[in-house]
Amino acid sequence: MKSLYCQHKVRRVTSLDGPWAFYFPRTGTEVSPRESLDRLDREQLHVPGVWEMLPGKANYRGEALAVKTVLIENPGPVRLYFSGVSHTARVFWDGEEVGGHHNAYTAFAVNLPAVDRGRHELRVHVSNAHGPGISALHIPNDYYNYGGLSRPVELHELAHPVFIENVKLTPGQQGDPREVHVEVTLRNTSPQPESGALLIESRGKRLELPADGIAGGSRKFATVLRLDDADLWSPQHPALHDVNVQLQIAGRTVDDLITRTGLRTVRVQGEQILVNDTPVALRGFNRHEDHPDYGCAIPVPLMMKDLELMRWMGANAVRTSHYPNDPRFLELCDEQGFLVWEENHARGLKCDERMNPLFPEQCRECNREMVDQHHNHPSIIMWGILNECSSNSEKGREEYARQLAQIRELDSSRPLTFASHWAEKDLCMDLPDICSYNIYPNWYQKGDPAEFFRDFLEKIEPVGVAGKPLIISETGAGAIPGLHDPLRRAKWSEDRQCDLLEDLLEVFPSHPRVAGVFLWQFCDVRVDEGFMNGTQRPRTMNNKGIVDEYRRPKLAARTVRHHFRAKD
Ligand code: ADA
Repeated sequence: MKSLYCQHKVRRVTSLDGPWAFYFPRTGTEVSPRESLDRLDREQLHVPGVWEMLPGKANYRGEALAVKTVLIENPGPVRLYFSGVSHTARVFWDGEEVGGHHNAYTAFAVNLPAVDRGRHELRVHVSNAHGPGISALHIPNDYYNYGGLSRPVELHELAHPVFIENVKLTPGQQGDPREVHVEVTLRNTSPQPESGALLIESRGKRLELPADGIAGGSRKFATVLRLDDADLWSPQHPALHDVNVQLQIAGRTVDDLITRTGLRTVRVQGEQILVNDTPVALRGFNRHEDHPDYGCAIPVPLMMKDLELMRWMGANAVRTSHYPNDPRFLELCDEQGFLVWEENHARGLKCDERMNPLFPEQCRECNREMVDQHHNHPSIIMWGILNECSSNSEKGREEYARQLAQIRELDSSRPLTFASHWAEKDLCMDLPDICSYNIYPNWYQKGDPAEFFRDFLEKIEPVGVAGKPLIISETGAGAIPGLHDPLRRAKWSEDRQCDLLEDLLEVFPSHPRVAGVFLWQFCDVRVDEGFMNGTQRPRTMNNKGIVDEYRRPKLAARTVRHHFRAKD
């Protein structure tokens, strides 16, 4: 995984980021993966990056070939790591298809058991097309589905066919945050069974764990690491600790993975959310990964700026609407003590009889990858699923129940939630640990926010909400940056947005029944032209940002700062 800090001192990792050749069809939008490159149009694109940044491809929805020559110095097993390809990938190594993936927002790896020394062609067939047979999760939506290698790519040259595939660290499984459950997944890319040992080290404490019978495929090994004198993680004091896992085979250290943990537990108690047994009041933003200069391939300095701006406005929380985020952003949240609601990739999809047949499986895969890949981030305090999907139908309920059970099975250390817009018609509110609603009084719904919310609470408490934490997962209003109305009345003016936000913020963060509020949304984002047929989306943007798409604060930013900081 591409990280902001060193994860390997033994394994040889080379970044494949930088300029790549992208080849596009001369006519139409389809390209065969094995097409001869001289019959295609060549462009150069920086990876991570998306082709919408090329002037001629600003609206291109279709397929392309991303090609790079890779130099291998040490013959042997190789792992190619793609942190994110937007949105569907087929991977070819020297012309042979070796892997693939759906979904822009989770990583995937391709393992090549034996690679010769020398130059090799890595070719990725990338598609951002919409259509029933491709991706059930990427549809014309209220954000943009870009095309490209949108997150970093790495080459891992492995010293042995057995390597460390994953390390999951769970503090506080039995309640004590200083007790960390360590689960190491080893993968053997050869059919030859192997035995070895795992060395686990953190803060000068060392454990050794025998790792026998690693046959072809993967095998998990688990132990418990006690970090007795270590600082706990909290929003005010986000202490992090490295855990270094090394794999020894025949007395030789063949692989390693250094990952981090923050010692904290999360649980709900009645209407409260507790981090290390202390109640937290979430004041946050919904944030899309989007910027006019980078699309969804947000560079690290911009991630840092986003967090700076959020903190300036007094936020302590962020919801990764509506998909798993770049892990480097999550690392920054870990370091800065932000509290994160991370959610799977599904916005406004039908998960009842009208659903795309690919939907259940692609969701399941996204859930598994999200939890496996982001499990160690202490900042993530809850997992979310299926934003505004069919939680109002019996069929939809089956899907919600299935997905919540799947995630609980993968990780029982965090509460679960989902954001609903069905109010009292929701049939699933008994299922999550935390109940969350998207509501837009004075924007989509009529009424003064205080009155609206009073009625709303009366309606929702009996449908499974009473006695559980309640989050306002979205609320907000739109403004076109720079549009002003001295009378503060005109819809889409910054002045009106500011007043509407003032009314909302008077009610929500301080309401005793509300455990958290996430404003919709941090910044303005590009939307698909097909979404809402362009109506309600001037500039083909979702304009409810508190900062605009270039992160220039709108008038409402000061209002948010005033209310969010008043809670400190
Ligand atoms: C929804 C949805 C968001 C966004 C928002 C809006 O509730 O979850 O993705 O579309 O509404 O701006 O209308």
